Amino acid sequence: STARNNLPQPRHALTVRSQSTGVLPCAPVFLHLEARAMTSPLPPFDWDIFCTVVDNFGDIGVTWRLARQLEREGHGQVRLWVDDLASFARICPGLDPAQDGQWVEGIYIQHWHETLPADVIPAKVVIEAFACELPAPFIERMAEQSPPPCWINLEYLSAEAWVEDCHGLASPQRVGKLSLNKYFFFPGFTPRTGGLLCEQGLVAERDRWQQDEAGLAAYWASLGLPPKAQDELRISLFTYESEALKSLVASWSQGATPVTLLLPMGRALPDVLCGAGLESAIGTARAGDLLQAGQLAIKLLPMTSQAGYDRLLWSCDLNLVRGEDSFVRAQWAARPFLWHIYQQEEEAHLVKLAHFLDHYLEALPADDGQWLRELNLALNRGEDCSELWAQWPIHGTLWQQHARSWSQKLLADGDLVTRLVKFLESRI
Ligand code: TRH
Repeated sequence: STARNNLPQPRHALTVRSQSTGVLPCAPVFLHLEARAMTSPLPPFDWDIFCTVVDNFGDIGVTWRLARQLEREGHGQVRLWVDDLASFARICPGLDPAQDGQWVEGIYIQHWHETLPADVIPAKVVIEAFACELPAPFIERMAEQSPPPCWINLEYLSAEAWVEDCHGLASPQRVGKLSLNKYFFFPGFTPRTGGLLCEQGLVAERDRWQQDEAGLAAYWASLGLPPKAQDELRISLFTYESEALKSLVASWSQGATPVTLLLPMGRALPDVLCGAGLESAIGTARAGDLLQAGQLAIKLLPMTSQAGYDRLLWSCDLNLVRGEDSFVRAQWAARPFLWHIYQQEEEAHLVKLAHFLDHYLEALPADDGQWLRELNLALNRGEDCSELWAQWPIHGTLWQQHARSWSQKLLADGDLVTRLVKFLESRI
């Protein structure tokens, strides 16, 4: 049987049949929502996902994406516990940070604070994201269930080789007189890891988007921009602060090629404006502004939903991304990208970057691979990137082709949800 058949199915979806034609395609959706709004006791959940927002948007970005994919792809009811709803609302415009519990896009979002809601019953699968510690009373209730839930620690993404050895390992946890297994689930780039989050149908949607000239023109118009000119580069930038940005941005403004930079408001803004010689605009810059510096136009954007951010990545010729989730989404965009990795103590992040580049550059000719490695390193070390950027015309076309084949190769062994569901099959 398939993994999907073995996992719990949504128990509250209502099925309505029309007398003449059989199943009504839309009715169940509406009734589903109404039923939720009217019934106050919560449904039994199939998945509990716990997330603490450490800083930035990566932890909530990954867990929100995982929750929606599980629900949409028919794996059951999901409850997402989040400690910081205000940060969450920045990437989820439908969320009301003042509510303790609410349904958004089919997911029950529970504000996670000191006191657990009374009578809470753990779901069949409990995921603690990135080793955020589950509340002790919740773990006790997990141990009271028969059978107890399957407990997963979803780890951070890394391309390091040790991940393959640790993926799927069980760690026995003592709860009173009982013992519960906690399993380590590691996302990754190889078949012996948990894979990467990628929704079914995403690649086809991206392809349609990228081939639709009129749609792209309408998209740019919605941002207040003309269609992309033949010789122009459109670049998105969502990184941390870096001295390297100043040199890159200066190269773009002084180069021969017109560049439009799409810049969601955030931490990189001051460095970008300094690089463009627009320091005086730092205090007043607002989303929607269009600033000009030589050959470079900078369009400032508000943060959008994750779907909106995907569309931006799909539309650009080059994306500068960061952290974990935007880094993965840039790979699904099948366009060249540079990765500004989340900084760690003792430069551990540079080791992780090198391991990723070993995989990513493996299939490229040595010259192109070396150039790309140096450019990624320069960005992450805060070094001057202008000489490296000057070689874009030599390597850009091959990089574009590589980005496409890389995204296909990554999905060959299945996405993270498919692998997670399969992993759980024998453990539920
Ligand atoms: O925000 P980040 O820097 O998150 C980081 C990393 O995940 C890091 O590994 C972790 O340790 C640290 O947080 C605590 O970068 P990341 O991972 O790319 O997450 C950004 C999220 O924001 C991602 O889900 C995409 C989303 N996003 C939007 O939804 N709309 C937007 O407009 C933009 C720019 C981003």
